[in-house]
Amino acid sequence: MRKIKSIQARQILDSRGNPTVEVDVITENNILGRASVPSGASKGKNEAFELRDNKENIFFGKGVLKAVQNVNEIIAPELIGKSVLNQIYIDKLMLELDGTKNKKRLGSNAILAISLATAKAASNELNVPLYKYIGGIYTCFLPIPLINIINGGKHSNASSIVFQEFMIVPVKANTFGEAIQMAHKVFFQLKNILNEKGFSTNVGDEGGFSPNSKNGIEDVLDHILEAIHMANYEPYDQIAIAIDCAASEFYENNQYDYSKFEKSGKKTKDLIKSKEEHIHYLSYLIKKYPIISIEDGMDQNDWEGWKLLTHEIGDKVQLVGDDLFVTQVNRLNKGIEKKVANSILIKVNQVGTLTETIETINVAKKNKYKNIISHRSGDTEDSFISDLSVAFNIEQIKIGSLCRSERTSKYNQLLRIESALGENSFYSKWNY
Ligand code: 2PG
Ligand code: MG
Repeated sequence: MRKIKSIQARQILDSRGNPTVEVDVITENNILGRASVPSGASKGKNEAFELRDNKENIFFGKGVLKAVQNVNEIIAPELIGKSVLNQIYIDKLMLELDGTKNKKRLGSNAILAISLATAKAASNELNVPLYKYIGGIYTCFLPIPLINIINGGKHSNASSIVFQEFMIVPVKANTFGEAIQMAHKVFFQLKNILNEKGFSTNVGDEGGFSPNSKNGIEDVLDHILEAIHMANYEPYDQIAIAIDCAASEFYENNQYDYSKFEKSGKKTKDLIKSKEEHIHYLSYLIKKYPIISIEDGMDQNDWEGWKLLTHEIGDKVQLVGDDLFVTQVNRLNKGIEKKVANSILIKVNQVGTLTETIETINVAKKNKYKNIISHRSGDTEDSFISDLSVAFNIEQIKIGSLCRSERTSKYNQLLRIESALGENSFYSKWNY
């Protein structure tokens, strides 16, 4: 047996400069597994509970010392002496110790950090790469990256763009490395275009540009299209576009308020859309632009809206449930039953353990919903999710733009894995 000798948690900083939890799991052979947890800005209402200290005068309430204490004083004593190889048992034990539905007692940040650090320690014990340890012999494919290039909504302080993320998708690269290189070309063409038009090219939380512009969704899409052309790629056939509306952030009173992030504070009535108008606009956008994926097109509890949207365009584009499903089997099952969306975003901290994350991935696979592994807007240099994506041959991954180290750490890990797995290890074509 490879026993856990000690577990040590501490408070570190995430990419927004806010505290988060890091955990070291150390085995009797002095092998280390270290993991840290991310944190969202546009959180789903049903996500597992992130425990914060809420002491206003310390880190503006965002400290995580209580979660750290829960690891060191409550969870660690129960896990010391247990086999580090028994991931499912360890995760289950933590769920029992917590005893609540959404990990409210101990905190999902405390539990997840241990869960991920345990898997890393186990892979180090066995001296196999993390993706192989998690996925075994079925592991062989790298995901297609959805690369963020414009940040809006809650991820940008400068722009008034209501949709949160605009991404490019290299749909026909031969290797992961080539996909990155193609996206790099478009990213820097876009930078030139924004510069020339007098917009700021500062970046937002996920490393995409955050132009100081009004809410011009179509202006943004036009700039992106221009950048694709300037880079000499065919829109749609070589580089397509994905968006995350993060619609829960601008849904109020059964309506979608496109002026929600207007920095001037001006509210214009005609920017408030009914469900039907909003859906109509999304279907207009996919006709006008090479958009192949729409995430959180509707609010997290607008099941009726989701049904309408799926009916309208679900056979034409990928419709991804993020806040809608929060990586949880019960929410996903409800979606499958109601026939809403056709894909799911997978975020480890929305559910809080590795075991539960894998369960959700498997339910999606079984029901032919596509999985997209995702970072959070507040993230760390931990690249666990890159390995996770390869472990289960996940088709797609969303890990931000090609700058900011907490994003590049994940791309770089995938590049390392690609060089280890060698030829034919990339999903070279988008499955339309
Ligand atoms: C999202 C995520 C990640 P956040 O909405 O998909 O891009 O954002 O982490 O702020 O919830
Ligand atoms: Mg999202």
